[in-house]
Amino acid sequence: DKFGRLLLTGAAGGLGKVLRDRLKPFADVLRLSDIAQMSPAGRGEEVVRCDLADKKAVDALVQGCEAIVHLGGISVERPFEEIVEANIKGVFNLYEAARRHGARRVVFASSNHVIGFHPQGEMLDADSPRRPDGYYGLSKSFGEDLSRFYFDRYGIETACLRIGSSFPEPKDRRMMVTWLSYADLTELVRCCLFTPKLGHAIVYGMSANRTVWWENSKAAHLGFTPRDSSEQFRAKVEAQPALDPSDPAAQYQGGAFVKAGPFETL
Ligand code: NAI
Ligand code: 15L
Repeated sequence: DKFGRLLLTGAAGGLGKVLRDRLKPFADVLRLSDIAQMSPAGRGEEVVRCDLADKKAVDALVQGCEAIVHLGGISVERPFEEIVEANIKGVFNLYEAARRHGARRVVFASSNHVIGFHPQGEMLDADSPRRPDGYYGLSKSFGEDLSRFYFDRYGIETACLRIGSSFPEPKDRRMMVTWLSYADLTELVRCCLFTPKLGHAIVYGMSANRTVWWENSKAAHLGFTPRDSSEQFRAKVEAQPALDPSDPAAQYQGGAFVKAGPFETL
C-alpha cells in the first residue's frame, strides 16, 4: 500500500521531524510543509513553506495530495489570538482545500488537552465528554468537530489522534501514563492511513503503559496495538520530586496545561 503524494504539515516540528523519515515508505512523494524552515527536499520529497492561516497558500499546498497527516499548528497553550490563526483558521483552510482538491483522508493531530479537565485516574473512551483545558485544547476540539462535519457532509475520512505525550522519554509522573513512543506513534499513523474503512474516528495515542486513563475499544477497526511501555523509565522519573497533591497539575489529566494563563493581550 502506497500513496502517490502524501502531505505532512508541521514538518519542522518535533513529531514532524520524526515522521519525515518514517512516512517516506508510505508514498511515492512526501510533500513537507511548515511555516518554519525545513531541511531541503531529498529524494521523493517536496518542501513547501507556508502559513496554515493563508487560505490561498494552503489551497495550493493540498493540490495533488491524496492524504494528509496534519501536525502543523501551535502545540502549547498560547493566547487565543495566536491559536485562532494557526489552529482554527488553519484546520478550516486545510479541510476546505481537501474538499476542493479531492483529498480523501486526514490524520489530524488532536490532543489529550481536549479532555484535560477530567481528573487523573478516571477512565475515558472516545465518547467521554470533552473538557478542554485551554484555548489550545479548544482549538483541537474545534478541529475534531470540523473534521466530523467534513466527513458527514463530504465523506472526507479523518482519524483524530488524541496524542498523550510523544517525546523520546516521559519527563514526569504524568507522562508515565500519557507517553506515546515514536515507534507507536508511527504505527498509529500507519494504521490510520491504510485501514480500508476509516470513517471518522477518535483514537487516544499512548503506548502500552502500566497505567493508562484512556481506552480505544471504539477505534478497534484501526487495528492499532501499541508495543512500547513507559515502564523502562520509571526509576528515572520517580527519582524526581513528586508534585504537591493539591497542585492542579497533579489532579487533572491535562497536567500543567490546566493552569496556564490567563494571558493579558489587551
Ligand atoms: P511542534 O510545536 O514541535 O510542531 C508544530 C509545527 O507546526 C512547528 O514546526 C510549527 O512551526 C508549525 N506551525 C505552527 N504554526 C504554524 C502555521 N501558522 N502555519 C504552518 N505551520 C505552523 O509540535 P509537535 O510536538 O511536533 O506536535 C505536532 C502536532 O501534534 C501538533 O499539532 C500538536 O498540537 C500535536 N500534539 C503533540 C503532542 C506531543 O506530545 N508531541 C501531544 C498532543 C498533540
Ligand atoms: C500536547 O498537546 C503538546 O503538544 C505537547 O507539547 C505535550 O505537552 C503534550 O500535549 C502533553 O500533554 O504532555
